[in-house]
Amino acid sequence: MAQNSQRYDLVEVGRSFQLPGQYRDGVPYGSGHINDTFAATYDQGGRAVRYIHQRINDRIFRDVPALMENIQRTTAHVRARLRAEGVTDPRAALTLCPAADGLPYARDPEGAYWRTYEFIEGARTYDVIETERQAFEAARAFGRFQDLLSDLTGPRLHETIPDFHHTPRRFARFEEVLAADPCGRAADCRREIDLALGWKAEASRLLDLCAQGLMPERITHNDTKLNNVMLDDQTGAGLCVIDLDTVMPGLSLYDFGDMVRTATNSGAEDERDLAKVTCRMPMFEALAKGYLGTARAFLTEAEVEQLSFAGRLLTLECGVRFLTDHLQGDTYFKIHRAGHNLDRCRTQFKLVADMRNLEPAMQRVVQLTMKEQA
Ligand code: ADP
Ligand code: GN1
Ligand code: MG
Repeated sequence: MAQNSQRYDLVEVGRSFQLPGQYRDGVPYGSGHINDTFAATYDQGGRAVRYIHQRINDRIFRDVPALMENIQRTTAHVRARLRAEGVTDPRAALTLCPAADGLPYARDPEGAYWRTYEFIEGARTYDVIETERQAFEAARAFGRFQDLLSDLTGPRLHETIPDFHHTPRRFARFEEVLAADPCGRAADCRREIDLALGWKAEASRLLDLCAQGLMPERITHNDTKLNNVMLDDQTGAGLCVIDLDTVMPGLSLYDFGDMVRTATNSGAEDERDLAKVTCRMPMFEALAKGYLGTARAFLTEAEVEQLSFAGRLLTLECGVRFLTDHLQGDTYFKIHRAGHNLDRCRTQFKLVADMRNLEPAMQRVVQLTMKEQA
């Protein structure tokens, strides 16, 4: 399950892209749960230049050419909008390197799909957010990303994973796996199962508002965990939104909610000591300020109203997904130890419980921020 650069011939991968220079080395990179990511260094006339090679998980993304078309379209659009606004830093948007045949991906002899990005230097991602400024900058960047894509023309983007944030369907799948209990694990996670079932009634709230026409479909990122945005090492500013596999039609609150899920957590997503896992209100405040700063101009009243709920929903959904994966034998998220997905589920459910208590406080923060920014 774990990334293993030995498993892949990165020299050959590099050759299948139009990259100048000589391959020097490649190392597994980042802590994503889905793709296999490598940072590779090339010698370009004595200068060391890095690229990101990524093996795309095609068990999860079933139509990689369609996914890559989404990424091509959205990165080109973001780049054009930024250029029009006078942003010249090439690191402000992901840049795909074309394969030898000009396509945005290449296939290796086993048929696996690879893509290559220019490496964004002088910036980094954070698994656990350390300061309120980081939360603010990340939220600004994701809000701006939604804004930049709001005028994308042409056909609807492909749904790279259908029903990705359809929480009721995530629950339905959970109950299906629970009933089958294929690995006999249900008995050992009765507490988590009961918690999930007890919270099920909340799962459809945003979709119901959408069905009533109160919440519009937009182009959203859908995977806004805080290690999917790069912050500039020098200035600390949100520099570039990455991990664009799930950019597709969605609700704005999926993005805000997943930021709340990840940035307010005082511990790691897989922390075993739940005393270390609490929802940090100052981080919520920073997220609300950052996100509303770039998104309030286009948000509807109902969207603003549900900002205080979105985090809880996305945290619940993610916890249910981890629990489902634990019950089905860890087939979706990469795991690095036995029980890893159950540990992840437990942190999420601890946060959900905290967020339930904090909803009135979150609502006050949103209202105050709206007033301040009016
Ligand atoms: P996953 O879908 O597995 O999460 P990501 O696209 O998020 O994969 O990549 C994993 C990690 O690799 C990121 O969290 C980030 O730290 C790093 N990364 C990805 N793309 C770049 C890039 N273009 N430049 C620098 N680092 C990158
Ligand atoms: C996955 O790809 P990554 O690691 O950024 C997952 C998200 C989950 C997240 C939980 C395509 O994100 O939906 O919220 O793990 N991505 C996909 O950490 O399923
Ligand atoms: Mg990622």
